[in-house]
Amino acid sequence: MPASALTPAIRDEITRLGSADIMVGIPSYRNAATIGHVVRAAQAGLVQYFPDLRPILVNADAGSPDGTQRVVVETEPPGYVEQILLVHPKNRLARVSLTYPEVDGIGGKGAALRTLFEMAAALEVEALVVVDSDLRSIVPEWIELLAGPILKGGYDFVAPLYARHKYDGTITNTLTYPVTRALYGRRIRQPIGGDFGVGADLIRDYLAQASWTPDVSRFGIDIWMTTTALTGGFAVCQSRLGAKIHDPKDPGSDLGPMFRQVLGTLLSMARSNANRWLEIAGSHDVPAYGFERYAEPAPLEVNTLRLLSQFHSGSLTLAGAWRRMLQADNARSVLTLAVEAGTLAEAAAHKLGLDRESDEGATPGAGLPSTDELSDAVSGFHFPDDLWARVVYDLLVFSSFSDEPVERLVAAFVPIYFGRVGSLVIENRRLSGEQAEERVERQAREFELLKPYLVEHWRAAAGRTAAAGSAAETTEAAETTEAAE
Ligand SMILES: Nc1nc2c(ncn2[C@@H]2O[C@H](COP(=O)(O)OP(=O)(O)O)[C@@H](O)[C@H]2O)c(=O)[nH]1
Ligand SMILES: [Mg+2]
Repeated sequence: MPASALTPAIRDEITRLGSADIMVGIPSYRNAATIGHVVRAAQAGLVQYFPDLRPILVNADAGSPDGTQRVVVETEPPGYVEQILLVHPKNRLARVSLTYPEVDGIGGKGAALRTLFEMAAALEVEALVVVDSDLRSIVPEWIELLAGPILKGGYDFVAPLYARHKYDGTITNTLTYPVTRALYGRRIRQPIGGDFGVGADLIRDYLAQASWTPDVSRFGIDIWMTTTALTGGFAVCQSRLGAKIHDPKDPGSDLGPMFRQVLGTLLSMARSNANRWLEIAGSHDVPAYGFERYAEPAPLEVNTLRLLSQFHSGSLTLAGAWRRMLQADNARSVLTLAVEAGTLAEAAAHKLGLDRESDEGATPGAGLPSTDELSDAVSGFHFPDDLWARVVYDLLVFSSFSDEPVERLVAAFVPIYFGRVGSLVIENRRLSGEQAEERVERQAREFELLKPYLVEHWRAAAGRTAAAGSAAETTEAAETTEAAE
């Protein structure tokens, strides 16, 4: 367990505040342009839906140079909310913005959340709601939707359910949703959504966990929280929030580090929880709270060519690592696909008159053809569902039993993820959001169907490791006997 993250200044703040019933936490890093709206929505949610509770709002910022904290402090005070909503809450809302300390020398979203957990525990709050600071689509009701199941329904953990654009949430769709579902048997559609609710018991459990790693201090935090809640037997539900609209990210340029931190955390948790998932087959629905909503998420552009060419260029330096990590036939299939990806991307760039060097980093639409036009030009590319499930499972097995550092393995896996995402963007280009969602479900079922493949390979590797261990012990014993003679 990492040392307590709180600075003396934060401890003083806690003493000043005393205690509270409900807390909204907002982690931030360079979100001056968007955090004001999130703060106002959260304040409004607290006073409108929980007028009898003692509320507090805490922003845990990374020391952003863009004035994020100033925006939080200067945004309309709670009195403004009371006026526009005509509510008269019993208790005044406390609002705090602080710079969170690093955890064991590492800063990041997870370190910010650790400070929020420590404050929530020290203030003895019953429910903590955390929301991202780049949200456009948050409304006051989100606070009720994320805290309600804890305060009224006895749940410990509330995951979000939202409509996202078909190209948004690629780490969720390709990795955390299907793997969490197949491993732990629960269909949590957004295991790393970023907006969630958590109760007092689970907060204490989080703070007592020994599995907090540097990745957890960064973007590994979300999958760590969800998996810890599931493996700890906590009561989990989902809440229908409508659309998630936030700062857009292009998977090929923005998501590499996040993917590595999420995957590294997922792998190390799978390794230490094998006794919990080996026996699980199939999956169950997780209860959903809140009225159904129909919402149209904002569109997102993705540079499909860059994804394919990064898959290909990765194969040039990482073929050896892929052959070590993956079963031989899967490694062969992936390497063949990478060559195809390179050839198609090259031909498409030529056909569209693009300069590979300078257009590589460009955004579709702005200077480049649109996502659909780019995808049309490489439409022959297809990375099959079952191959993707197998390579993820191969990595899970290899990383559990190999001495190679997980960071190196997940870094080598990034280009394969780019290939898979490129394929999904191409295949989904003519599909509606609903149809694309059906494809996500189909892929998740594939992970479930192939779970016996995972279990078989995992048990075989465990057997080999045990045999190697006892052989080593026998040799050591023989050497000791020899030495004694
Ligand atoms: N405190 C803190 N917050 C961070 C850091 N990096 C990201 N965040 C916050 O974490 C939330 C999610 O980050 P975002 O980049 O939107 O990720 P995504 O939407 O999950 O892809 C946002 O509120 C960010 O401001 C960090 O280093 N420190
Ligand atoms: Mg975001």
